Amino acid sequence: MSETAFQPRVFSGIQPSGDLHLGNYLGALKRFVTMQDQGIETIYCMVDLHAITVWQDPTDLRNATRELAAGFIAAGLDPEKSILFNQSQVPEHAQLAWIFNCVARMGWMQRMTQWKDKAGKNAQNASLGLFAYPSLMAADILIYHATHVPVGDDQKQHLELTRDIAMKFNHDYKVDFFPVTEPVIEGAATRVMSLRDGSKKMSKSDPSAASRINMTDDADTIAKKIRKAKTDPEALPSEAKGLEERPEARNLVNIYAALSETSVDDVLRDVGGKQFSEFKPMLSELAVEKLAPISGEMARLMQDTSEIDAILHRGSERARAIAAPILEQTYEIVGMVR
Ligand code: AQP
Repeated sequence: MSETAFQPRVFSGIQPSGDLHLGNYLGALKRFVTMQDQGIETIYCMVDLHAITVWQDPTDLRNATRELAAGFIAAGLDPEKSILFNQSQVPEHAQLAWIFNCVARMGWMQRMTQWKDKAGKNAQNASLGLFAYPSLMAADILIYHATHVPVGDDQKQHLELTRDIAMKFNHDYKVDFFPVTEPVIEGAATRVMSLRDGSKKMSKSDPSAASRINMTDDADTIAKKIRKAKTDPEALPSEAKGLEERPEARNLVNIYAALSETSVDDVLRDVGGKQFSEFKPMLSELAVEKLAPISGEMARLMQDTSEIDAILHRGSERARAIAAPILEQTYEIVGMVR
């Protein structure tokens, strides 16, 4: 991790807007665990306020929030070592987001690719929350003075905007109050692609269930989805360069490398020359070996959601102990009478 003047602190979050998938796991969750185990202060959040920027059925949202928390714990996040909570239990996120709404510029928000992709041609009908989403995300991070944010590649632009908001706030109020946060985008699978289309990222909101592997999929479902994954007729190359024009092949090799915690070059040294009919069963076996213990533990944890609720509540109290003084100082800087 690179140095800043602020004490190192990691923050990241995942939306409970659907099933946790392999992209979330490899791009984010697996790396949350690595950072926790490096002895840095780590704060991880189920960002339920972000989820409602598009319609969520309330019962499904509650269930998805608890299941996401179960996924965090099952993947190796320890609620004693890391602070785990859901965003809506820490009101300081939304309070700081309002201040950032007054710092960020309309033009900055309009340039966000995720806004353009999600609102599409129907922007007039999209929620105001969807448009303002990156400002809340900046508040999620900066309410803890977080210095490092592990995310997948798709969040890079939002992280740049977070930096812009911190710098503009510091400049406008002539302070050095918010850190200029570093994104941490690392590993072989920073952008896991859809299994059906190598040009689209694997995503919760893709209407095709076959496009993604969910963390709750059983072994047969995982094997079936990998068997049906789109590929090309060529054998696998022996070097990464040979994957350049082959997005689907590259995606499967990246997934294999990330799951086995090796490099793409090492994987290709072993599998170069093999056909997909041979490689896909190897990938299925590896995916099941790595994911089945997590999904089993998620199912066990979901049998007693009161324990999950208690963990989230305890986490939110610890989070508020950090966030509340930072919000108070922000109000002071901005000129609010306290
Ligand atoms: N395909 C992916 N590859 C690598 N990382 C990914 N992430 C998401 N998809 C991939 C990372 O997971 C974290 C949480 O993402 P999120 O749920 O908060 O938001 P998202 O990026 O919008 O996820 P989805 O699945 O694509 O949701 P929808 O379909 O609702 O938009 C982030 O660190 C993200 O980078």
